[in-house]
Amino acid sequence: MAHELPALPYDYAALEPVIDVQTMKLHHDMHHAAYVKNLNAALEKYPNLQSKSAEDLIRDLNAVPEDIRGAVRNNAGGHVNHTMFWKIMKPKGGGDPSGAIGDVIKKTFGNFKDFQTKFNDAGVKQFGSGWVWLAGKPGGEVQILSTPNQDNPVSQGLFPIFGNDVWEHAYYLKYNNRRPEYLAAWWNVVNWDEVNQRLKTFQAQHEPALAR
Ligand code: MN3
Repeated sequence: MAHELPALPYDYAALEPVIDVQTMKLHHDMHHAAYVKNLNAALEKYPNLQSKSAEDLIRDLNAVPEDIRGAVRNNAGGHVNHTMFWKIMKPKGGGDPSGAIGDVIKKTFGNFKDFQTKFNDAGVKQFGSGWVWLAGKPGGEVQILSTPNQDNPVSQGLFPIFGNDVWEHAYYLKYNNRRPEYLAAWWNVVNWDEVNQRLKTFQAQHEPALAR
């Protein structure tokens, strides 16, 4: 079963003015589509890997044959990252984080503002292309980190609760080189309901008692 490009859960203009139509079209229809196409191409001569989910592939990259490991790292990573990215955004999103994610942020970072400042700062400081994340640690705590290229925290044994894309293709048409402005505006489209779903999955794996 070949990997497939998921449809956007809203139309291209839905995240205006934070993310412009043209950026959405290019980002989803060209960039994400290319990761899917390149992933399928890389797996062509390894039928036994074709039934693995993209997430399972990047969870254990050492299990991937060396001749396609780089391609899988970049393209399964790109596929997993963007599949999450479309879902954790929504029109009229943003606001203060509700529910369990609000509690986790408060407990770990003191308040939402300080968390945003640290998250945005990590995104600004990621040199070149990459992502900034809130990720769950094996012990159940959370941390902010950035990763280069399409690397996903899952390859480091962490759980990606949510992340923002800081590749120039995510913001350059509208924000040009002003990455901090994009990072600041992005909070207005965050889908906290979806983030809470992901947090729940993480907590069910790592803190069974709290998830009940
Ligand atoms: Mn991208």
